[in-house]
Amino acid sequence: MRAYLPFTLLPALGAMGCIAQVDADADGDQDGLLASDEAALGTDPGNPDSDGDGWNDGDEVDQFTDPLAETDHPYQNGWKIDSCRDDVEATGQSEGEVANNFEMLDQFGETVKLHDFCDQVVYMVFAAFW
Ligand SMILES: [Ca+2]
Ligand SMILES: [Ca+2]
Ligand SMILES: [Ca+2]
Ligand SMILES: [Ca+2]
Repeated sequence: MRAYLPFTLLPALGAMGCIAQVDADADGDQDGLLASDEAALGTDPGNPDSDGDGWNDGDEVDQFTDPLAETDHPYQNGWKIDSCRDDVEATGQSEGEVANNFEMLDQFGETVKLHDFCDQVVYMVFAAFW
């Protein structure tokens, strides 16, 4: 013997949340990247911080750092990293040339890299004490 639900009951079940659609391209780990984005990047769709550096995958992509490299992440103190950071090539140390991508400590003690600010004017003050 078969039992049939009255057709008027089906919409009611949906309204109660008994019928749910699953979005295969959802942002399941809530890191700001859809599953398709994570597949393209190679990040883990079940882990918001694929490389374990303390920054979630979406924030790293938004700030042009590598979500798969633990040593590459946004600056703690909010320095804006430019998208051209990986395209800059040093040409020399003379006036008009592009300097090497040297690193320095900022006033907060964090190491910053010159080429991360490739689309900004950078004013540097050097000093040496003996
Ligand atoms: Ca995600
Ligand atoms: Ca992720
Ligand atoms: Ca990360
Ligand atoms: Ca990273």
